[in-house]
Amino acid sequence: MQRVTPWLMVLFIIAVCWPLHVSAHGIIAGGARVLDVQAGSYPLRIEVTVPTGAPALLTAKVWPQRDLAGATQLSLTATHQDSQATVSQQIIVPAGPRMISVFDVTVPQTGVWELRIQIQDAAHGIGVATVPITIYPNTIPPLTIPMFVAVAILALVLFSTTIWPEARPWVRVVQAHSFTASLSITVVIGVLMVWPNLRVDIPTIDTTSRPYAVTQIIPTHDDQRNIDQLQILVNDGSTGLPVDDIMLHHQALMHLVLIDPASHTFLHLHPARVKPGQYLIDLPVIAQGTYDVAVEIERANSGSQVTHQQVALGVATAQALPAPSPLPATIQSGAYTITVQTTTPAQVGLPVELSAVVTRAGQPVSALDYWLGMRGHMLVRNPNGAIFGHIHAVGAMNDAFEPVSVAGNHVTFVYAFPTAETYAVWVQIMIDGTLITLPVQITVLPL
Ligand SMILES: [Cu+2]
Repeated sequence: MQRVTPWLMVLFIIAVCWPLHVSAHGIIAGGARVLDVQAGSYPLRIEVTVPTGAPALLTAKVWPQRDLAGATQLSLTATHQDSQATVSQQIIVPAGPRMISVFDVTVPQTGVWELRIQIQDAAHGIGVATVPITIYPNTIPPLTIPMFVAVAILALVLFSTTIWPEARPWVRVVQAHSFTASLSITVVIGVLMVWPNLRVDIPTIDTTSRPYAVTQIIPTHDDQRNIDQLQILVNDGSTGLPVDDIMLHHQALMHLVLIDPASHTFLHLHPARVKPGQYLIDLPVIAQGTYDVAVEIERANSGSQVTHQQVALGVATAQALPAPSPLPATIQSGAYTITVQTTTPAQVGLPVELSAVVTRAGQPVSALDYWLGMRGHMLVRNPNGAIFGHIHAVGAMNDAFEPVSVAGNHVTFVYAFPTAETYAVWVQIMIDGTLITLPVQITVLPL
């Protein structure tokens, strides 16, 4: 029994200390990220699963969010920033309903890679989106090596006392000290691993905010496809260099909202990153006018930022859209009928509840989809554009790649309008994979 007890102790300590750093490591490095982006005329949902260490398999799922116009070629090319090494794969998707294409490429080295995702069909030409990713090397957690050395010494001491019961006194002293030291180290490191809050947190990342980015919106025209576009340049407010530390937020790198002064036209788009600090988006045909273009981005270690620019856009022949409907509003969109109303009249500074209820052929729809991680988005704008808000539907977030639909036929928003005037409000919901935008107006009463 005397010989067995120390071994049981060693096994116990190893068992207690073994698994935790492994799971923690997996969460920090790698993992899947979902983003929505518009490449050419195709809204795409992309899921990139970034491995840790290399060579390793990098998986990307690409899912056009509208039906394909004819057979379509999808390609993914990954280029290493330093060595310019490339790996690529092409998939031909037959014409028909939207489907998910899965790319698997083996990346040979760690570091920063740029994924170039291209979609090309006969009718709409080429759309491109690039996404920068980082593959971190596999590293051993800093406490692992001292932990294993201490456990090895502990085992050695226990082994020597077991096989050498008649050892000389000085050997006993060495054994006793080694035992005490290695046991102490093992217990301390074990506790640190088991109880992460005890760790001394040495900041290794820059926790200061980055300077604001400066955006510049330039109308362009793709002559080959005869499509108006917006080019968005993002530069650092301090150095003037292109900004390329933009993080995913609300499932996109950049959200662009375009509204005309009378709040009749509303577009919510996700420009594609073309190269560092440069984004591009196709525009639909819109009436001629000066539009307020809002760009929402989030830099690493900083909060989100919204910039505005007035841009002259549109074609003279296009008809202006009608004014948003006053509440309560019943709006027909395809087969769906949506009723938008508030539970109480809106008053300055008081939270008001606004709901959108969806029926089809007189019956409540069974479920609504998540879009950009939420069941609904609401954008509000006052007449002069000084107040511009983006509100999420009440409920939990979910940024899964596959369409998540939640039972029920209504979404609810809560917002306190800050001024007594008539606001334009756009509610955006997704049903059966189709995005529906509901333009309404709310007159806010003084208190
Ligand atoms: Cu968006």
